Amino acid sequence: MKRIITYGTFDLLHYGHINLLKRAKEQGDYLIVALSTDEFNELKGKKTFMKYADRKKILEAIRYVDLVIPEENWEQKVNDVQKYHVDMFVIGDDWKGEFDFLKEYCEVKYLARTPEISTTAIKQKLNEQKY
Ligand code: C2G
Repeated sequence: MKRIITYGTFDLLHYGHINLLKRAKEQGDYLIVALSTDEFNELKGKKTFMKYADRKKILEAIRYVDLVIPEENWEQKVNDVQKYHVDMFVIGDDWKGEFDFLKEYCEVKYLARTPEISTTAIKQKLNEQKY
């Protein structure tokens, strides 16, 4: 049972997120998503449209996701990898190199981001077109 973990905010879920989650799951058999809490998003300087509980509910409905845990800080990754017996850490390549320190504990894979789509782009388009 190859266990994968990934981290993120996953606000206003879109096909870029789904591509990432699908490809992360394809790397193994069990996918854990560490979902940024509202407090951690403040630390990340990210404003979210949806609160943690709602973002969690959406992620748990995705066939590729087996477990959702809270991401509360930058420091928890090594502990998570050990606690959940993770074999591989996966994240989009906008983070390329940032998490290489995890290579001591598990495989590290950066997957190509899906171009164009982003939560920010969605918000901007909505504002412009005043839906
Ligand atoms: N993503 C993607 N393609 C996009 C948009 C996002 O592949 N067009 C990926 C990101 O690379 C990331 C995941 O989807 O792997 C979640 O994206 P965000 O919610 O923006 O996550 P982020 O704020 O980058 O949080 O500790 C790590 C951070 O919590 C990552």
